[in-house]
Amino acid sequence: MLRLHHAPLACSLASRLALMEAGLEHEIVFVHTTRGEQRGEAYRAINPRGQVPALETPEGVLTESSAILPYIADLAPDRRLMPSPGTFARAEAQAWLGHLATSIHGAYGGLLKPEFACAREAYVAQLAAALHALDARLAGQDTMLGAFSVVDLYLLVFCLWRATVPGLPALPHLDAFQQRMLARPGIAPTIGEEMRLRAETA
Ligand SMILES: N[C@@H](CCC(=O)N[C@@H](CS)C(=O)NCC(=O)O)C(=O)O
Repeated sequence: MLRLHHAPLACSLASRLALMEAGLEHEIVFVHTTRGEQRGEAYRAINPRGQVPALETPEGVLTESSAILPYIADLAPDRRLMPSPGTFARAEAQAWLGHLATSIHGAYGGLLKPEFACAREAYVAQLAAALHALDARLAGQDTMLGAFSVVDLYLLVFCLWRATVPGLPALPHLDAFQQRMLARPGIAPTIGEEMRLRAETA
């Protein structure tokens, strides 16, 4: 059985949606980061870094979205949520996951930290530039890789997070991409549930 430790609307939402899209049997354990549960002894026994996502698998605990998302995709090869291992297309998909995990997540992370408030403008500029490039890519295609993949689910989370950052530019292709993702079965209701949970635990 797969068990995902996940915080509502956190980056781990991509892993939750990937499990759903893969059609794999799984369990979700909510870690309320707004209440500091990720720093408790119980959770640190699962992920000593005190972060979500963490995926319990029959072989051990896997952390890092950029590892968990391809792992989930490979468990359900018929769903084609990642290009086949060993191909150039796979390496390109990994490159996008790495970019989202570092440049995009990193810029959002900097904006959340009060100690980096003095660098706020620089983080907004970094984020805006990176989002602009993604917007341009999506001008000519519906999905990041040309076919739906876990890369799209990961990007969706960072599209949603835009609402928390005043001052970001209008990005029409990312907006349209977000709408397309929300129209996939099950995605909007899951996000709605998470919005309610997040509000309840704020
Ligand atoms: N590099 C990790 C980053 C994970 C991460 O930053 N998770 C955040 C939620 S989006 C978290 O657990 N924050 C709680 C904390 O750091 O205390 C990944 O991509 O999985």
